[in-house]
Amino acid sequence: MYEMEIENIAAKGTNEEIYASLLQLTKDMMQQKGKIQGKKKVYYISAEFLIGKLLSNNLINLGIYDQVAQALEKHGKSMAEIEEIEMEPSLGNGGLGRLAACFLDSIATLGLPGDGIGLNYHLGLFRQEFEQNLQKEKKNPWITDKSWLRRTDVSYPVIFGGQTVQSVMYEIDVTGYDNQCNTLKLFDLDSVDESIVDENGISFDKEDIRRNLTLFLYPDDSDYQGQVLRIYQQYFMVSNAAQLILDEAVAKGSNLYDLPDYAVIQINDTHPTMVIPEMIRLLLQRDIAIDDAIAIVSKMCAYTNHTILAEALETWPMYYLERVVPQLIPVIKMLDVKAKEKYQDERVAIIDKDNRVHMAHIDIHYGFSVNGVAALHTEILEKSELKPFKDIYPNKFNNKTNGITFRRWLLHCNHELTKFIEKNIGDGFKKDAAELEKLAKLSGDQAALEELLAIKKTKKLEFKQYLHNKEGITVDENSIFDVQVKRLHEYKRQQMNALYIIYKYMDIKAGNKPKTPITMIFGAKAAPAYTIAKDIIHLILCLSELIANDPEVSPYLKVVMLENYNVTYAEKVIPAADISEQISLASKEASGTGNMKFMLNGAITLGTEDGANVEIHQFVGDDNIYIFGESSEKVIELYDKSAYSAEKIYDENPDVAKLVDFIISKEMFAVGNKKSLIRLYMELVTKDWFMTLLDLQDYIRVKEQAFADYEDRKQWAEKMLVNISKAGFFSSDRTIAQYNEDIWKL
Ligand code: 26V
Repeated sequence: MYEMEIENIAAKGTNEEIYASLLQLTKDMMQQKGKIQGKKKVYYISAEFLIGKLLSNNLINLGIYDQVAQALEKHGKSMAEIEEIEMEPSLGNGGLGRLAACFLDSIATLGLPGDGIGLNYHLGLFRQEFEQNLQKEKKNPWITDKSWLRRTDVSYPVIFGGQTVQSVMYEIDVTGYDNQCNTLKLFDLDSVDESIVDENGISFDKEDIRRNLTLFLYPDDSDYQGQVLRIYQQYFMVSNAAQLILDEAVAKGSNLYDLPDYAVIQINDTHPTMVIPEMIRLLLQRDIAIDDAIAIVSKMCAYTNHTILAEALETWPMYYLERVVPQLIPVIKMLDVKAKEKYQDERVAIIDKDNRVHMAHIDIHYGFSVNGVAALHTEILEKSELKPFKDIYPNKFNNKTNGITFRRWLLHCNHELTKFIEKNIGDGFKKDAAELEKLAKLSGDQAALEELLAIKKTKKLEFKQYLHNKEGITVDENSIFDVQVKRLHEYKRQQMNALYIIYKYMDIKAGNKPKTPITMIFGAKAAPAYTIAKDIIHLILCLSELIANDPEVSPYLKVVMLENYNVTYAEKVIPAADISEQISLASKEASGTGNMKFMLNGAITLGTEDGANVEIHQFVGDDNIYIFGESSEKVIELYDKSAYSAEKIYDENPDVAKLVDFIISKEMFAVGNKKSLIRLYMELVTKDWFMTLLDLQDYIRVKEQAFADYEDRKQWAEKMLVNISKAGFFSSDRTIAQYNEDIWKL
């Protein structure tokens, strides 16, 4: 039907023109598909939607990707060069935002009515640049006139203490795979002004709400002004959401008392928590009695916890809220009083002794569902972090192990592997990921295993090209690609990987040359105010420079830190990886989703028994994963008893001390910043909150084993095959089917 049109587009002159026409065609086709209908809808409210570039994915989901790619090829063009024109939306930070994007894809693919609600950050998360081996933060403007955003005339007043602003709603269509569309709704303010941001950086006047409200995602909240701005953003998001949800339900015939038959709200971490008091406030305004309003809203709201890290569990001082959202204060106080009437336990209080408001506690008392994002994570919530709540609400708790959309993380980013799978087991896996299990029949099939290795080589070569074009860095496609890409955080322990590099550097210097050279690839942004995280980036960049300039070591070891790691980069590097680094301190990584993407693309996990690694381990078995380190029980016990001492490990293990000491060696000072390296060294030796030294030696031992095993290419290919064939469980289609079955009931 669209053949002629596609042919005409492919014949156009510039890549920009082709991109613009494909964008328009895709938008038209999505419009024609129409919206997924149903009485009840899920509203997935989230501060982040890390959606990535959309053109290829939409073409795949519309079923015309191959047709477009072939037409372009006929005219000497490639899809890859057209994709380059598209800007990546900068609406997310890490796993939580990418999960929201995968979920939107799966909700639409399963044909469920469900919209995302968030904010239209103009500059989003910062763009990362490296200067003198340090991270620098730059603006990241992504909105152009050729974007997926559609301005609507939906607009709501949002009342802040002291002023009222008028919102505007933008939409991005979300098409299901072979299905109709849902929408991502992003709220914004017309008065927001990008010109108030510093020329070369990301600083701006944090007090001018009308002009700064939707400029940045997570504006630096290391000071009072930054924290208050986050509350402004959160309230703006949920007040718009609540007004929209009420309008849509009423338009469909709701009498407000039956709202839960029309809408269910999934609260993605605590950032959207104020939707609960806001919705209650709006119902009170519509003359609904307080107890009825609370009962109605409680039946509509479900909360997902994404982390047990104390620093990320939001508690706001009451006076912040009094300043930003005075109209919510009576409601929040009422919710607190009612909770205290029932449970006189300080641990479950909404407002604590210090007059701080515990956002998660609002969600748990006044929502009907609380879920963790992997089996171990939910168990830890139930048994320790949220135990007092589990005791009073045993039935609210449930697990929903995360998943990823296979449309983006296989069909789009790895055509070669997709074709291989199709050829061997047909294309049923595209709709039912569990069918990947059928690949097991290829075990022992030499030709198929060799083909798998050849595909990996192709993806490594493609990545090599991409990296070279983008950053001028050359890697060896015949080396082992060992990859750690994720937000930079001490609990994820990029510093432990760096200490391995030091170990390997010294080992090579001592004459032990690896059979196959190793390329260590990192990608990570550090939060601008997170000093130690930036020190870790500095350490990695310094090691990279030191090793590159050492002719004794550089033929065998290379360290690459990708600049401005984002979804687009992930799509290139993950298919090229041999080893997937998932080395968080056990108990701290709620789930991880990168681990699933790597597995699906035939990389072997090197990881701790943490998050979804535990489930990956169960699926693939001991022989097809590299596990090391102390258990989550042990780690939790060490924290409980304050029994961990980095200093003791350092003092008692000269092998460990030697590696840590290298951070402040004269070799390192020659390439790096003394202050930063010493600070990181001191942190590791005297604090080490995330127990790097605890697992370091076991990590080195198991990583060496993995590299040794890599030499047996046939055996390695078997491991790859098992990983791919067992990845089906980690499809977000499965996750979403479970959310719907247990929570949303659409
Ligand atoms: C919290 C904060 C608080 C301070 C300001 C910046 C900031 C940014 C994000 C967050 C929320 C962190 C929660 C999070 O991203 N969790 C991740 O969620 C993934 C999806 O469930 C999961 O796979 C990761 O393990 C988990 O770390």
